[in-house]
Amino acid sequence: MAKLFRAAIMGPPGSGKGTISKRIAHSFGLLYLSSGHFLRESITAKTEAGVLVKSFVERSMLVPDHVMTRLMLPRLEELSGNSWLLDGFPRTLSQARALNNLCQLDLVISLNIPYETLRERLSDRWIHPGSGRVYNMGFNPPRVQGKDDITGEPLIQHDDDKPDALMSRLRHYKDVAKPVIDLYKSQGILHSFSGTETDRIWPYINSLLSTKMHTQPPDTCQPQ
Ligand code: G5P
Repeated sequence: MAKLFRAAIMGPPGSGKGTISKRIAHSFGLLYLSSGHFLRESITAKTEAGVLVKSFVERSMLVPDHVMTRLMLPRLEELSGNSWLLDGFPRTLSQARALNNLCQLDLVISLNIPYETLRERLSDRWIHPGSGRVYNMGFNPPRVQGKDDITGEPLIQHDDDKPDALMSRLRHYKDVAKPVIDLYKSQGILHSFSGTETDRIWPYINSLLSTKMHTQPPDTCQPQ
């Protein structure tokens, strides 16, 4: 049986986590779980969790750790026989420790993108709310302006991509990410990438994953 591979991608809002995650999932056959997409899905479906997290997500505030881990860890337990990539989780030290108790990650990618680049990207970002598909009017525009490529439904912009909300998301990201980055650095699994263009960063990530996915130690992810 093929060895399982578990990875996470970290980075500030707009750093390209979602874009790169989709490329990784497509190229390496990993299941892709985005915490932001999962939260937005729950909000749209008006589930109990969705009602609880709505006000945090709308204000670009981190959802409390105990809520996040209660949402994400059972999903990961269900996927204990799969290789996966996490986008946006863990985001805090408490979440990282909770995840560590469930399984040991093989690799963590951290994206360092300058603020001005983030601001430009997010002001141009449009989303298909039903699926979470992301477009950028310069980088990957939809085939028909304002419409989702697959369903033809209207695209929307997130409130939390507006400049004030974005500044507060970035400040908050730096504060909470540092101890998580330090933890994964100390475990020897952190790989950081800097740059202003996803297409230039991608070949390095692609090559790293090609190497790591063929040389990783036996599976260490166990349901509790
Ligand atoms: P999310 O959904 O995790 P963020 O804020 O971390 O949201 P976001 O904004 O989705 O992350 P991203 O995934 O890093 O950004 O980036 P992306 O969507 O791929 O790319 C951004 C834009 O740039 C897109 O339009 C893309 O096409 C474009 N782009 C990419 N590369 C390039 C390039 O090279 N050039 C150009 N020109 N454009 C490019 O979380 C949302 C909320 O959920 C909660 C929080 O409230 C959070 O605010 N949440 C959590 N709360 C607590 N704990 C957690 N673990 C949580 N996870 C989510």
